Amino acid sequence: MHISTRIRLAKSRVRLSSLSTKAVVVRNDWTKQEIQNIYDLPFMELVHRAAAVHRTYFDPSEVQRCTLLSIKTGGCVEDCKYCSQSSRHKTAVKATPTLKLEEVLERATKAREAGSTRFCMGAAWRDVGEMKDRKAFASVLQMVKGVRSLGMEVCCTLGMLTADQAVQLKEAGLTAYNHNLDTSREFYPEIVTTRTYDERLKTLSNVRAAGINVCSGGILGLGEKENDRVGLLYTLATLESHPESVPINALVQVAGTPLGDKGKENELGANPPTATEMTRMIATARIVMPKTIVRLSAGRMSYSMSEQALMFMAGANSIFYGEQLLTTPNPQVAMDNELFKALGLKGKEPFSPIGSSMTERIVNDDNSSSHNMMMDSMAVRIDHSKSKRAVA
Ligand code: SAM
Ligand code: DTB
Ligand code: SF4
Repeated sequence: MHISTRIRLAKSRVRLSSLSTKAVVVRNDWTKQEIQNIYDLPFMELVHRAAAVHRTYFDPSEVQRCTLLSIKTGGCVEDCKYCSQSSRHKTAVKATPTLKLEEVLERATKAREAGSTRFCMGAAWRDVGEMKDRKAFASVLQMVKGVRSLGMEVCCTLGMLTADQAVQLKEAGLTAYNHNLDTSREFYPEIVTTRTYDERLKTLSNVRAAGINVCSGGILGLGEKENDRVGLLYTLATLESHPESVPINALVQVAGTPLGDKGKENELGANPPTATEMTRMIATARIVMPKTIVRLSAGRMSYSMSEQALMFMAGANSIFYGEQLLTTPNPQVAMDNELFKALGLKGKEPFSPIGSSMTERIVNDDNSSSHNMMMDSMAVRIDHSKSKRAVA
């Protein structure tokens, strides 16, 4: 090795070792009480611990930019109380037909040019359907193939999937499937009555069995209690394999939905979460699912740059990029570019592995006893494994 390369590597080791860290074992045997204890830590302590865990598998300056596109908007038969697209609620959203392949590919190409490395297509469907939606599903498969051929990670959220549909999506090149549990099993029936928590879990297991990465998270601000937030994390963190992605959404109140009334009490006392509440949830997710990409999702319009910085510090490492989510607004691209610049953040390459960027380089580098004590006290077990896993 050339001497200058060796010097550079040695310098970077010193830098990395001061950031420090050892591999954190991924656990699936959390108890609800353990997660509650983490969630209840004093805020500064919680963020500090989450930031330390974050560095074991991720480069803390890397935040993935993803772009969302609603490929079929509105007219949904489900009754999710927060959603602008349910036909049960009178909102400003009009039902529109499925987008054409060309338009989708054009939007994905623009997203890639702007710096997004993941493209997520959403449809307001209860499920993909057996017979009636065959044509629509065939066109989604084409969209998946097309976006994948652009070199982007491709995610879809289309409602419930059968095992066979999941396999077809996998064969078309789907990277990940988004299907949120939204909240705890106990609170779920207050939010959705047209499907069950177990149906949601069944789709997640169909997705997993097909070899597609799982993206599943929730929403804060529905009127849930703190133990419902812990309950959601408990379900996700005790799945056989953790989801590769966990989106944390802040409720975006939509006029006409049962949770949309501003200024007066809506039926569940729903209220968008404060930045501190979002950060607490993100930090807890980061600690209990250390290798998962925690996606700071809907609701960023309500948070300042410094509030979002705190969320990245606590372990969030993805945002939706582009001025529209599915039907609601998202920060201007120029604002997000400024956010990245101010915080020295960089985007994530598509399909890049996690588990190597920090861990491999620093495991065994740091024998500091104060660091070990800190990690021991976190109720996370420590080992020196160098596991590597492709994410997306
Ligand atoms: N119909 C599909 C489904 O429900 O699985 C996919 C689309 S749905 C809009 C995707 C996710 O967006 C929901 O599961 C929910 O977590 C989130 N979401 C929808 N409306 C929201 C809102 N008003 N505020 C925050 N998150 C929202
Ligand atoms: C997720 O958890 N959040 C995104 C994505 N998965 C599909 C959707 C947010 C939707 C926010 C409300 C809207 O724009 O309609
Ligand atoms: Fe339909 Fe999904 Fe909205 Fe529920 S969240 S109403 S399933 S589009």
